[in-house]
Amino acid sequence: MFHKIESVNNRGMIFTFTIFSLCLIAMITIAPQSSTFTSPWNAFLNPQIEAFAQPLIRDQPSSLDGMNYSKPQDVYSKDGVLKTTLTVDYLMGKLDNKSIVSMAYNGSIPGPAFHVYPRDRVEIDLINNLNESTNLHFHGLHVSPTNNSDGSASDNIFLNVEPGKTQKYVLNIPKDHHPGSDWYHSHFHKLSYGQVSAGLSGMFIIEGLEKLLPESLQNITTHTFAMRDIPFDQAYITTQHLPHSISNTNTGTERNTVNGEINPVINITSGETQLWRFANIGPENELAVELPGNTFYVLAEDGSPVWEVWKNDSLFLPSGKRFDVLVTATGNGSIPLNNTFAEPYGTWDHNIIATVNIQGNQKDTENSTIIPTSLRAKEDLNLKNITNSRVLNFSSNDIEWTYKIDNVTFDPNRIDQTVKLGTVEEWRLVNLDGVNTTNIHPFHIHVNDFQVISVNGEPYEARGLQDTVIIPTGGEVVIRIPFDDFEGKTVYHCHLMFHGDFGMMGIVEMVK
Ligand SMILES: [Cu+2]
Repeated sequence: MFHKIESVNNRGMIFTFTIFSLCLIAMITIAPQSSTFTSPWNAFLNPQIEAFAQPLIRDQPSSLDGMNYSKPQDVYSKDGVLKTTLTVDYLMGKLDNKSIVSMAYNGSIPGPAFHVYPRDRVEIDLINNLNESTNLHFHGLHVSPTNNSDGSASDNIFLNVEPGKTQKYVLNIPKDHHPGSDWYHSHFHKLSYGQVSAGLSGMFIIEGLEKLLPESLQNITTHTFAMRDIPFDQAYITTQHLPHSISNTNTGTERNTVNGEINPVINITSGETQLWRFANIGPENELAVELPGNTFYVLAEDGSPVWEVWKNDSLFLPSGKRFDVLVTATGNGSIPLNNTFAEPYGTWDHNIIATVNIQGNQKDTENSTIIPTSLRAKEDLNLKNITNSRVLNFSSNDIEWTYKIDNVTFDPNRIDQTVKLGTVEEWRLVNLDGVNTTNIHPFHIHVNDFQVISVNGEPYEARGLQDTVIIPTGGEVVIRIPFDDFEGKTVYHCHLMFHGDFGMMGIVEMVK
């Protein structure tokens, strides 16, 4: 999110407004030729400018009267199969009583939450009713990245599902797939930021995490926090009129939502332990989640159960990140679940994610003694033989909007890394930014989870595997990736989807 269209100081505002004006001119010029989808757009040109001139009053929870999206449905597999349809369409919605045209899966933002079990077969017909191409990625799933032998697609992000077309996806969830919180979203190169920003993301939960808990916790209450911002300035939720979409971050034209609601109320009894699934399913914003007076016990990171349960009062979630945690309610009354992440440019992001209503008085802390210490056997990749080491350099140019890995932008026809199945590789991820720009880059690789070995040269005590890690500004992260079973091409990229769309992505091919 640091590619910056800034808006928190005067210089930033001038820069922002200049860029915005240029974009607006470009859009108006390009629009009539490039799209049949112009009338809603034109209707909203004026409100955009208005929204820009009058930033929102922040830190005030509001139900945003007039927000009228459907609630996301929970869809469960049955008898080993989840068969469903995902229809992508424009949706005329209302946020803060401003009308916008967003994009939605089955009419809700986020889309339906899928719940499946290891060994399940997932069949999804993706129907594209947009006027632009789209596709699907299943973030965190360890499944094939290619097409299946019957012609259906697995987690193949190279697919182009054209307007008006239907694409069948079939995922065969491995029988030993880890339980935890994953998600799905559009991954069509150059349009993914705009499409996810406009609404195209949803939860994908592999069930079974509770079964790894002590008996007394196996039936505990669970809450999913599918967190994402929703922009309500039309300028930021269209991909129709530009070669790329533009970023809405820090423009004051977005609000955090949880399961499609602004500041929902979560009920818990004092002393009660619940399982909370935090997932950042937005396109770029970072979140630091805190519940004052309470501690989170991390059971799974990025949908992967940990070999050592760890606790923290704050959880940092860049785009794509998930934490499944236990929380034992301490205190009484309404406590804000805060996002305390402060931008280097200001603090507008300090806001309330949800309100936790703790009822009754804490009886005792009996539950805290039953927090498990481990959910899986430790498989330390430090102890494995490394067959290959690579260095990947990440660099940004925020003026030209180019974001590169090893000094090149993404090319769908170029294989950047070829790896052999059955090996463990060590990748050193270097963030060259730090002089002219202060970008961090959340690195994400599809299909295979990795272990963090060191951060900025300091050994890192990993408690499990993950699929998303921050490469700090001017710093580096060393990871080890096991390439076990799935052949084929997939991608790794910066999960600030804006950076990915503008080139910070590469192809890894896994071969026998
Ligand atoms: Cu980045």
